[in-house]
Amino acid sequence: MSDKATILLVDDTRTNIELLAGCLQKTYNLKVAMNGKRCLELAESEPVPDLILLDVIMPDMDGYDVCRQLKDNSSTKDIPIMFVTGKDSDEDEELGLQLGAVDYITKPIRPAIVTARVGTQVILKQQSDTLRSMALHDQLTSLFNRHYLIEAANSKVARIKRHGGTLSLMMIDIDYFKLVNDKFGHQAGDTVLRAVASVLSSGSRKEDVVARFGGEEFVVLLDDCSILDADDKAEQLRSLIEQLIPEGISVTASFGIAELDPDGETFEHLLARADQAVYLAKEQGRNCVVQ
Ligand code: GH3
Ligand code: MG
Ligand code: MG
Ligand code: MG
Repeated sequence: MSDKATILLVDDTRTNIELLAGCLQKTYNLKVAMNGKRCLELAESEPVPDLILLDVIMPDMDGYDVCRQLKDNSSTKDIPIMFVTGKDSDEDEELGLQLGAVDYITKPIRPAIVTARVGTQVILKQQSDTLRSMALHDQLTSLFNRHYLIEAANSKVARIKRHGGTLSLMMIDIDYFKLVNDKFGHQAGDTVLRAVASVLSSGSRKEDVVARFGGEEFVVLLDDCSILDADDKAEQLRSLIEQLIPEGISVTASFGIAELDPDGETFEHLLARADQAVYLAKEQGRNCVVQ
């Protein structure tokens, strides 16, 4: 995969596209749309653009409407938009910026200025992606952190209450982890945490959320998964962790699982039930799954 930023060029006139591409194609990965509908499609498809250069006057849907739709869609609202347009009145520019565009450039374009302004916006986007990723991930394991888990869980619970569906939750607590630190040192403890995290994420589906919940506690949110399926999954993961033996250290974990009751149960309550199940798993001798 290239690490070049991706820019989506949107203009209904081929010569305009060619002019912009001439400025940008060496530095960036370019996608091209010649109407608003195509722009909306490409904004959501991989590679997702880091910046959209958007013409205003186009048949069917003008650039302002395209901008409104991009800002209304949660999966495209954070893509920066720069208008590149022949509409050069103060009112037009004001409207474009009010709709949430980060910049407004008028035609005829000056290639060096466009290139410089695009460069600035791409750097800002990359910095904001980095900050967002840091805010949502755990540094030690690279799993999602508790903050992201709660955000994601609340939106999944809200969706299930509206549209139906199932959601199960797995809470995992490493057994006698304090002893691992005491016996092998904190760094070895960290290695064990990373190894367990990697088993949990490679054993989960793309749509599941795998998070480090606290010190040696993890949570997996299982979308579209009944308690029976969660039980199978937990048993598989429990067995994989038991077989792991990172750096020669035997490690096991206790699992608590629970399925959301969509009639009024909150995420906090679901979490509390899984936590209680972990407590029972510890009482029952650890290295087991309890619901
Ligand atoms: P139990 O089987 O009852 O869960 O016992 P335990 O020893 O795992 O439970 P306890 O909660 O008492 O200990 C958790 C330990 O996890 C204590 C703490 O020092 C350690 N820990 C928490 N965060 C980290 C971390 O980031 N790195 C390392 N190495 N250890 C951590
Ligand atoms: Mg046009
Ligand atoms: Mg614990
Ligand atoms: Mg523990």
